[in-house]
Amino acid sequence: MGLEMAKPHLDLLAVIPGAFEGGCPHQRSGDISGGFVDIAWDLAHWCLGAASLLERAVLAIGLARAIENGFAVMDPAGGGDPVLYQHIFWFFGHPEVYIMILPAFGIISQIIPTFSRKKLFGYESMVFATAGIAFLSFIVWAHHMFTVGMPLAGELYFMYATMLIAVPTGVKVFNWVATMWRGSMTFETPMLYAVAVVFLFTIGGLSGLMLAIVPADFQYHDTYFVVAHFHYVLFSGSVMAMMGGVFYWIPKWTGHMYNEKHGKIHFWLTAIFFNITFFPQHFLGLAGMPRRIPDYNLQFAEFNFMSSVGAMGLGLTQIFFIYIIYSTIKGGKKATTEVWEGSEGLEWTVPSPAPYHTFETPPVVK
Ligand code: HEM
Ligand code: HEM
Ligand SMILES: [Cu+2]
Repeated sequence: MGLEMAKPHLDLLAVIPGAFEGGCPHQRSGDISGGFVDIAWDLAHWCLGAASLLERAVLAIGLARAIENGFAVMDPAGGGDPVLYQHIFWFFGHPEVYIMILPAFGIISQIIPTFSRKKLFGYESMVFATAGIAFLSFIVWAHHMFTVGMPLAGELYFMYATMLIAVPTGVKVFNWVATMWRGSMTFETPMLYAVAVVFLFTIGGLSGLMLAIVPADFQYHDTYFVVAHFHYVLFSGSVMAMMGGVFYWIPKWTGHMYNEKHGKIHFWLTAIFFNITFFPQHFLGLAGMPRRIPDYNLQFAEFNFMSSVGAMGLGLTQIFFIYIIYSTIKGGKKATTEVWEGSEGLEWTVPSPAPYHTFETPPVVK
């Protein structure tokens, strides 16, 4: 099977989240080249594996740079074409955004089951949705260049292909919500982050869909609406998932519990200031304020003022984040082996922090 062939390769990558998860490089056990597709493999690892495949696209842009010097791909004077260069750039650039979001999806898929005290709903559909997103990410790049004057067939193709991504993304959001459904949920800081990511990322997904509609994008392109879109997916998607991941694993990393009250304060300040900063940018964009400008028309002043106030608050709040990490490393309640009541997976079966020679004999996973 194709998945089986990819597995040893993906396993190499497991080292990255492994180091991340407190010195427990392989959450799965046994022979790496085992005889069947080990679907029980940790979802965070699947997501990182998929992300690494996307990284290959970076090669494309590197190549373009090299050719640019030699054969003037960009420069019309040398027979080049700037639009061709944009195609090559976004062939890398779009898969790149999934490199940032797929590991975040993996983190959320670990946190939600723990604090819902239920197994992740639809594990296999999650893996296939990840693979689907990874595949589709390679065939939608020109949605960043609807206004360059592509043939109509191209505009239509990239519009529909982009809208297709909403399907596997919707599967993931549905599964997260279904995991929480009727679970016995508690809202420690990591869970607050996870729920916020599901909610706020979805707002970013919806503005993404708006941008995918060609005639609408003619209006929105190069405005602050785009800036609002990508901060909802990047900040309240990737960055807030990473913050949730830090609170989730820091007891395992350091052997100390963080201060729960501090964690909650950090969460609420981040979530509120984030929305004050970026929500008004939707309105600025719809009203026509261009991105990447040093100054703007007076009519945009109020929303920009709100946004600036939010940005300062958001920035200052992160100094508190650094303080929480520092004080957790230095001291705090001793973390137990399981850390969380509902935690499942091998890293939660060894002491916190994980000892050297984590497993001297490979553990049995049922
Ligand atoms: C949920 C599905 C998504 C859809 C349908 C979507 C659609 C789009 C479209 C059509 C644009 C181009 C807008 C324009 O320039 O006129 C865009 C821009 C962008 N998107 Fe998304 N997007 C989605 C998810 C994401 C995710 C998950 C990320 C990152 C984690 C992301 C990051 C970005 C960035 C950074 C840009 C702006 C690039 C730039 O011009 O500087 N998007 N998106
Ligand atoms: C306190 C947090 C943040 C604030 C206040 C902020 C603010 C901004 C603003 C105002 C712009 C638009 C600049 C312009 O068009 O003139 C921008 C651009 C951008 N931001 Fe952020 N941002 C923050 C965090 C982030 C994070 C965490 C990421 C990525 C993970 C990110 C990625 C980007 C990207 C890709 C652009 C586009 C740059 C370009 O137009 O070339 N931002 N940011
Ligand atoms: Cu894109």
